[in-house]
Amino acid sequence: MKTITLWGPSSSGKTALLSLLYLRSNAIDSGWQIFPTAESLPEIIQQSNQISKDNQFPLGTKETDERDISYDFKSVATQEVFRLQTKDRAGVRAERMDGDLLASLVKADGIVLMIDHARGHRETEVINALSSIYVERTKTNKSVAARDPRPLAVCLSKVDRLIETPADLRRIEETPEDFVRGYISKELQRWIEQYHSAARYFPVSAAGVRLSYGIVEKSVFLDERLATRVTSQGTPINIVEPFTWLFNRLQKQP
Ligand SMILES: Nc1nc2c(ncn2[C@@H]2O[C@H](COP(=O)(O)OP(=O)(O)OP(=O)(O)O)[C@@H](O)[C@H]2O)c(=O)[nH]1
Ligand SMILES: [Mg+2]
Repeated sequence: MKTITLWGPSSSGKTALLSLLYLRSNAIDSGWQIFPTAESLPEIIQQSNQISKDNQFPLGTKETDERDISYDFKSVATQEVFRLQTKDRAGVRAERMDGDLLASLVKADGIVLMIDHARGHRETEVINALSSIYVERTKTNKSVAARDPRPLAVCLSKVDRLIETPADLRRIEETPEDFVRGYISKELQRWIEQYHSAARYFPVSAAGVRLSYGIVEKSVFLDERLATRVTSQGTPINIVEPFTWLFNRLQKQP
């Protein structure tokens, strides 16, 4: 089975996206059916209950509750099944990029990378991670002077924070790649262009926003204790598309 791996620095929004994928993906007509794997189901249900019942984002992944969350995507047209897997490492550990995680990224048929625009300083960490993947892959495959041909979906997470007007939302819909490029450094873009031959940029928001009578309504707010809360009113943005783009590409290859 072809597999893709999701990775992003600590707090980039991986767990929130994976929970919302369970809660909301059935409302999106993508040509794909999405199923949590049996092993991941208890964790996913617990995290999504926290969102749907308590309006709370799941907590940052701790070293004690690391689990590899995975989903199976089944193409309605061809019935082919692909797997999305994560090494949902606690942020602290992910920064060190342990061997298991690196091996999974090197072996995967495609990669989904999550970047939080508000944490720009973490781009160094992202470049270091991509560099480790490149080095390890070159060693394993003994390839030289070749870009990594595997599809790479670069997701700018939490874009609901960047949407103030209906025009912002339109920009995300009409020119998604330009939108993302506007928020990530030239250095990271150059790295991606130099070492990856099939990258695409996606603006993503697990929480989403709601457009009501021409006004953008936020679905993420701070409660009286200044904790971040999320309502179920927003329409998530591109929570399925990065994955289906990857799987569609992998489907075309023998
Ligand atoms: N506004 C907004 N905030 C979000 C969204 N997704 C996540 N967040 C915020 O970002 C925080 C971190 O998100 P997580 O999903 O826990 O991030 P993670 O990548 O799993 O982090 P680690 O488990 O520490 O690696 C959440 O607690 C929310 O406060 C989103 O779509 N919109
Ligand atoms: Mg997490």
